[in-house]
Amino acid sequence: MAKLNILEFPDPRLRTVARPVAAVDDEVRRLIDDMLETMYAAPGVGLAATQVDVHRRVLVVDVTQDQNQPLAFVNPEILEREGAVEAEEGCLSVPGIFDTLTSRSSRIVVRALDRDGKRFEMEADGLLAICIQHEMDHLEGKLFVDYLSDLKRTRIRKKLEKERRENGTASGRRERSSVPVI
Ligand code: GNR
Ligand code: NI
Repeated sequence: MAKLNILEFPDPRLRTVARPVAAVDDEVRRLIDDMLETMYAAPGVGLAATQVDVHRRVLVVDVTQDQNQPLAFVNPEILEREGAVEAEEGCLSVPGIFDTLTSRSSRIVVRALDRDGKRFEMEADGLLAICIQHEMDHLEGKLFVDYLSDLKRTRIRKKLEKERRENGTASGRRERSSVPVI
């Protein structure tokens, strides 16, 4: 396994729309394993392939307290959505920034392929539902800051650019405690 580099806002590669996976083969399984290692190390509760500069429709999540129930979704589709929740979100690609979104569905039904290429459906609510919606946005080149005002987004971009200038690097030298985990 390998820990991968996470792209950070406003990197234009985060705007790439990911392409469907044609076949869940060993290369895709390796990507899933590397993404899980990267997500757990961050630490984060989800990661989309887009964030590690692989533009394929793959995402991983684990919202459990013990971080021991990895889920992988290949070519995910939302079949049903209902309700609306307000939730505070963060993103490993927008490190140290948290804001409340009002646009997420409270309950979704997702269909995807698992790491064996087998189709499955899952109903999700709570943080899992929010996280899946957040990761699926990444696959469309969309970030949670896109739901905020232009003014807020500009301020966030300037703050991250300043931090990177002063750190000489991105989130690599950041304290673990400033990374979003609920
Ligand atoms: O680790 C993460 N926490 C989080 C918290 C609230 C809503 C969404 C997330 S996902 C984020 C990891 C990440 O950036 N995934 O793309
Ligand atoms: Ni994210």
